[in-house]
Amino acid sequence: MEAVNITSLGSMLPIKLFMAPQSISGQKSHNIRCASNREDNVVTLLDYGAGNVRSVRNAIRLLNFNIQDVKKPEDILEAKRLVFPGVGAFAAAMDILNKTGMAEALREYIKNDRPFLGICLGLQLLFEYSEENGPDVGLDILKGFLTGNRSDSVKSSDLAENQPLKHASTLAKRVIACLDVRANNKGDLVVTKGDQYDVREHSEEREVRNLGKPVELAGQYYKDGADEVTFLNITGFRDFPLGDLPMLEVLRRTSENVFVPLTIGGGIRDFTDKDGRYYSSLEVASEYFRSGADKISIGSDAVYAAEEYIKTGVKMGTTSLEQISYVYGNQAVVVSIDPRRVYLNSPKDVPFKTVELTHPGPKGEKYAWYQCTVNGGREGRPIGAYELAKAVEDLGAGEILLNCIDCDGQGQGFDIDLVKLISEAVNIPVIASSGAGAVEHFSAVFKQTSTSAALAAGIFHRREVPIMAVKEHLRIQGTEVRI
Ligand code: 1PR
Repeated sequence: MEAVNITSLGSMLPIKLFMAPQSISGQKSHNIRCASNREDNVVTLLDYGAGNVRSVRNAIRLLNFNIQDVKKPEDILEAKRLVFPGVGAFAAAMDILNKTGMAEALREYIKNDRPFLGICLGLQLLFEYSEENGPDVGLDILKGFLTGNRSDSVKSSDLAENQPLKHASTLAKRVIACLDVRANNKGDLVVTKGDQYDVREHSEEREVRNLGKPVELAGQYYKDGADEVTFLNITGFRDFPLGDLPMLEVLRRTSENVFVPLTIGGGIRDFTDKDGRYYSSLEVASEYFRSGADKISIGSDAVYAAEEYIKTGVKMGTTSLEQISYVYGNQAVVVSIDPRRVYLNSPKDVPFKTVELTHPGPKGEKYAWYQCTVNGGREGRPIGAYELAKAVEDLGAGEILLNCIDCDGQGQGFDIDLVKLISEAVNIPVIASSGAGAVEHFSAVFKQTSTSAALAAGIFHRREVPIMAVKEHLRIQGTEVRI
């Protein structure tokens, strides 16, 4: 059997694929093509309920095709051309396809040599099985199987040689623009920005700082060359995100013009509304994905899940983190950590992982641990950033967004001690966040740590440093970036 590395379109995740020499069951060769007859411009779209298909819809419409959604298996058989986009976990997707009868219809459709475009998971499901988390049986239309852990593979660009590159990466480093969003005193959704998480003006009225409109700013950052855009609904921990329809609308409108991965965080947890209706965190996440998110980010709820996991040593499978990563795949789940530095004279003073500080604390303390917080930094929890990062990796997180309350909005650079600690502790990608004030801060964090990405907010919102200036500087300094 021949091994081929493929990169899944959309998710940029290299997966190793083992194809039999006789690659298609039934010995017939199949054409994958797209017709564009203007008289007959309907594309049938198989949206099986998981993953972000909004970008695919936008692309199809841009090409002047109309979309017909598959509602029942017969719609697949009647399709003139079928697009099957998929982001998510192999096993969960097969589960849905089998239960709805779509699996059988798909086999029939493809075996009849009908025009078909499979994107990402929509292509991978055609094989016999996947070892991603399994083995899990696929549609068994193409002979071969997939292997490779998605989160490992993001960090290790060299899976072909089967070398686990634990703390190294030759992938281009990402520069991410972050928009903290909340309603201001008038009830309008605005992009805001705090100093150490305080987002209010220092005037008597204590207005929420307003740095612009979310959709416009996200569009601008995309044009300016951001590799990803992240929205954090910073009051999501106390509001119900599905009640926050403007936020979903922001996501829908942004995804029409922003063609880099969009992450959304804030308020992803189980919720019972005022009428007693219960919504699972999976439903909340699904709504975000349907509205255009490529990844969701979990803050407070991941802290509670990690605490419980560390206490019991048992993966319950019921936490938001586990459920969402099971259905959508761990590459779609980011955990956002909001740690605060706690200075110490000796590492023996706490049961948490400490660092020896590069710059001693205000009273000359030589050490610190990084205490995790919930509810937008309002409440400290009995867990360190190191312990949390390792626990959430185990529970299915695909990436860590590593903030630092002490550095947020200070413009003095990233907390290198913290970024080093976490990026060396886990195998999943880490995004360094908080404190960027100059291009040199980006090169410093990439040179001194193995972080995969660096995120900034204030310097971009205030137009102090353009995104391209950051990338140009990184390129000159020898850090690989996408320009
Ligand atoms: O707990 O699941 O509801 O998620 C809430 C999310 O909102 C978390 O990701 C949390 O980080 C975020 N959040 C909550 N309150 C605030 C706040 O600022 N008051 N923002 C907040 C976090 C940090 C970064 C910021 C960087 C870079 N903000 O988003 O963009 O620090 O800033 P800089 O470049 O200007 O220094 P849940």
